[in-house]
Amino acid sequence: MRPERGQVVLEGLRRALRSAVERLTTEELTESKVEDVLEDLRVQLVANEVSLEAAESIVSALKRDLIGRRASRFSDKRVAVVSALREVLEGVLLDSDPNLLVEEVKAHFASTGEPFPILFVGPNGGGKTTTVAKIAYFLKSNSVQSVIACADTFRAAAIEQMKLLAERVGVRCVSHRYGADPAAVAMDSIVSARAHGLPAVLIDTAGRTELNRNLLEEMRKIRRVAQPKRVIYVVDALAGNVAVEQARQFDSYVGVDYVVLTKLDSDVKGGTAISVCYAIRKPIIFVGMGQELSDLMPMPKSTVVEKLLES
Ligand SMILES: Nc1nc2c(ncn2[C@@H]2O[C@H](COP(=O)(O)OP(=O)(O)O)[C@@H](O)[C@H]2O)c(=O)[nH]1
Ligand SMILES: [Mg+2]
Repeated sequence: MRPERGQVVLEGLRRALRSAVERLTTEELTESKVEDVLEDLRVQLVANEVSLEAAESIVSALKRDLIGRRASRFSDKRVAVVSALREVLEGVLLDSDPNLLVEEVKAHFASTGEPFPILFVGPNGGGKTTTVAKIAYFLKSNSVQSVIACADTFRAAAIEQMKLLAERVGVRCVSHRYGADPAAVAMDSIVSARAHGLPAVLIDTAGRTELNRNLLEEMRKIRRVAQPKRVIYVVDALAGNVAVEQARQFDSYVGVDYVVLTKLDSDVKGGTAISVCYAIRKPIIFVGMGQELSDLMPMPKSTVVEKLLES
């Protein structure tokens, strides 16, 4: 992570939490003061794009924990407060390791000789096409070659965009004409991967500005036909609460295994990560930190928690 970007990432959330820790540590705490601080924290979390339900869950878990710890007379208040907060954040966030995905693809290919299809879904402009290319690049640098399926046959220029990116990564790319059946493109890419003995198939799909049933049905059909081993939901960190409802819909219609949170480099708030994890209980496997192929970072839970709690 580039240092100047590291400063911005999750900054809004970090400030909100730091301010709560300061107050809980330095003020003489009566029950009603604790309530006040936690209510302010709830408001601050929501202002930084944490969904109301996730904010409420965090605040009430923290309250339970703080009350419990106060009773056990911790001598160092700061340690007690920070460790309560750490526990709560660790309960909301989920861990995932991109290297496990690499291992999974390799193991599947080695044992079956079949390619491992990964389906990318998400709203329009969320960063799917860019993320497909970044993940092809990531896999390639881990000795896993992919075929990309241009299964966004809906949006003008989507095929050209995907082809250019695939060329930059140096991977094969299968496309049909605009308006063609996306499921057929996905199948053709799997056939191509099989023919060339390539282990991964990355399926780029269309989004819509407004989520509608047609799109979700289209994704379902691709899923039925291509039988992806993993489905990755790609969402823009700046989408905030809108992302939560969409994540739920994609998860219930198509099923989601992992989340990629894009444009974290330009998100000063940071709450979307928490909201999406909380809503669908699926881990963020990567975050997008820019437009270059290498601007894709893992996001281990421990790093996020440390970042949020650093003072
Ligand atoms: N700053 C930044 N821009 C991104 C990131 N990921 C994607 N983008 C940009 O967001 C825009 C939409 O991305 P695209 O992949 O076309 O989205 P799609 O409609 O979901 O396929 C493009 O201009 C991308 O370059 C990211 O992590 N950071
Ligand atoms: Mg696209």
